[in-house]
Amino acid sequence: MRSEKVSHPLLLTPCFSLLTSHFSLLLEVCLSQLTLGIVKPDAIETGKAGLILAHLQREGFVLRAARLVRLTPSQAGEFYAVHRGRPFYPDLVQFMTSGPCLPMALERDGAVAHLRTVIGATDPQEAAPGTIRKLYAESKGRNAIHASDTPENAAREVGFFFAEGELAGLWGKA
Ligand code: RTP
Ligand code: MG
Repeated sequence: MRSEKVSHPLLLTPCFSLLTSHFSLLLEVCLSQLTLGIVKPDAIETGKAGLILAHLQREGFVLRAARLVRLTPSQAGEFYAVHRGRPFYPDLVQFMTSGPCLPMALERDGAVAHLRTVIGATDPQEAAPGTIRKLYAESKGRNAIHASDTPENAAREVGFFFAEGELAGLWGKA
């Protein structure tokens, strides 16, 4: 006969709340509520950050966290590691390190898919009218904004720039 050790439910409560707070960010991303956008160096340089943020807020995104950062080559290379070996990778790393950029944790229902729709195609010439890249991007290489392409990548990318405690600290009770 199997011997089972049964814990009283009350003993599990602190453990459960610790787990839920630790994984709340992951859960939000898994539920597709949270994604990462980055205003890229070209758009920062040409003063488009405010317009882009206003566009995102009109689309229902809530700004959960943001910080102006200057990526190092190693950080930019790691962030775009999926493209390592592609012909455009060195130019991409050079561009992403050419000036400050603005990573943003963005919240909305269906955040990952909706942000991809709102930014438009990679090449602004192919982007739909009214999309951020159509409105503000210069070229396929200098295309104004990044957006996570899957919930799994959103989880990795939000965590790349923002510690979970940072998001909780920004929005938790005083
Ligand atoms: P992102 O990751 O920045 O949101 O862009 P994306 O998904 O629309 O495009 P992706 O295929 O992930 O490529 C990442 C970035 O690399 C540059 N790229 N250049 N010259 C080219 O053929 C080429 N292809 C990609 C773009 O800046 C693109 O945003
Ligand atoms: Mg991409």
